[in-house]
Amino acid sequence: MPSLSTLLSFATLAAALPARDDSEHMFARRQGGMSLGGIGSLLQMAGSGKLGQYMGEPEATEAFTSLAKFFGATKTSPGGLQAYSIGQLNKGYGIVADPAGASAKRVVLKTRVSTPGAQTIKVRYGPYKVPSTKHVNGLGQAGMLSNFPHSGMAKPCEGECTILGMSAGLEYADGRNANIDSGMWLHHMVLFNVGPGREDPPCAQRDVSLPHVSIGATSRNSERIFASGNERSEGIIPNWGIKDTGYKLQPADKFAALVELMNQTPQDQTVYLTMTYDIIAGHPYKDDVKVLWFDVRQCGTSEVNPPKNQTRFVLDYQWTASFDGELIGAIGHLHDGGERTTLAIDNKLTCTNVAKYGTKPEFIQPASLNVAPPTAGGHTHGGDMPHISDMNVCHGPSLVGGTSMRKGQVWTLKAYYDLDKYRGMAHEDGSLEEVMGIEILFVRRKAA
Ligand SMILES: [Cu+2]
Repeated sequence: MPSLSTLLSFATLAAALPARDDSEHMFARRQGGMSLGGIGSLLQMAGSGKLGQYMGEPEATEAFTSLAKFFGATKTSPGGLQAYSIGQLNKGYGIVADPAGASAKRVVLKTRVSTPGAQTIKVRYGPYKVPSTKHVNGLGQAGMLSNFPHSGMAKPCEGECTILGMSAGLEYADGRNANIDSGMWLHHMVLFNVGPGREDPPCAQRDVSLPHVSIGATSRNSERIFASGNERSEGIIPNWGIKDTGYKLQPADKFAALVELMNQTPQDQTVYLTMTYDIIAGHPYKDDVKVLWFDVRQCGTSEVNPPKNQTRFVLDYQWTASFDGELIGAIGHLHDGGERTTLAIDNKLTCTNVAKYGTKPEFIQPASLNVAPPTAGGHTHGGDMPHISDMNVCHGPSLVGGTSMRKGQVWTLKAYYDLDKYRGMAHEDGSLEEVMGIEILFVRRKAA
């Protein structure tokens, strides 16, 4: 029964974080002083063991945001959610010591770009211990390291450099690739840059933005600069034909990430997240790059429960541009069942990212790994199952409707799902898993 332990972990959080010595009084005071905004429904869902599915409900973002506020988050302070995530939700899992004989933490690879002087460096993060399918966490998820907040991550350079490209991966200690064929998923990772002048435009006006407070920062002192699902799309600016801009890193910047890893085997697994960076020393270009995050559950859980009794549906998100720039690349992210993401500027279509399934053997889940976990929250499937393995990145000529971003324009993301065409993932009780609709935009900002 996860319900009691879940309630207990929330209670422990309540007792531990806001006021160690006087939590009851604090609870009463906060109840009087602000709306609980759905914390009651959170506890109710926890009690019924359905908290995981609740993450995808429309009101979940508000409820979790209220929880974050209850634990001290404000416009300028992250509060205690990160401590909860490490100390309770993912207790016993997450970052562990390097096993003996592990590969090097930082490796220079063959350069992926033709830019003179550029280097391609692979950095390993972790390792992270990921629970087996037998372990169910406080959200009701089996075999999941759940949005583990990793602060103080190594950067590709410590001084001034410019990032030209990024991509993510997952590896076992000996350097072997970890993917669906062996039961390990880079479910997702979100990379944040925290530092002076950093800000995440679509979330900057919110009181509290969940992803940002989850890593111990706010949307006003950090920005999401990259993300990857298991499809592991690459964002490499020079390979888009753009040779005179990049993301300028400053010495005061700090990296952090949300790391969600899924294990479909009955044993705990220890794996490394990898980031491969293409960098060039210093700041040789005038124009900077801003990374913009579009999300159908923006500043919230990012998760959406598929509408009931509907096999085809569209999720969307709109943002009114708050600055001028030029779109140079767009990476889409969907979950299984997803067909494509599109991006439109003032209703004019400019980018289509199409999902492809199982184009490589490592993205096909063998039926032998479809062992139903003993408790709810796992993933059950019949037969070999192909998962999303590719999504084309829009850049250059594939940005068909233009690239010019002007303050006041309405930019629209749509995520198209077709569950008749592609099988979605399901919880053990047969209900469909949460899905996502995300697009990360690389935008050039002209130097003044
Ligand atoms: Cu996702």
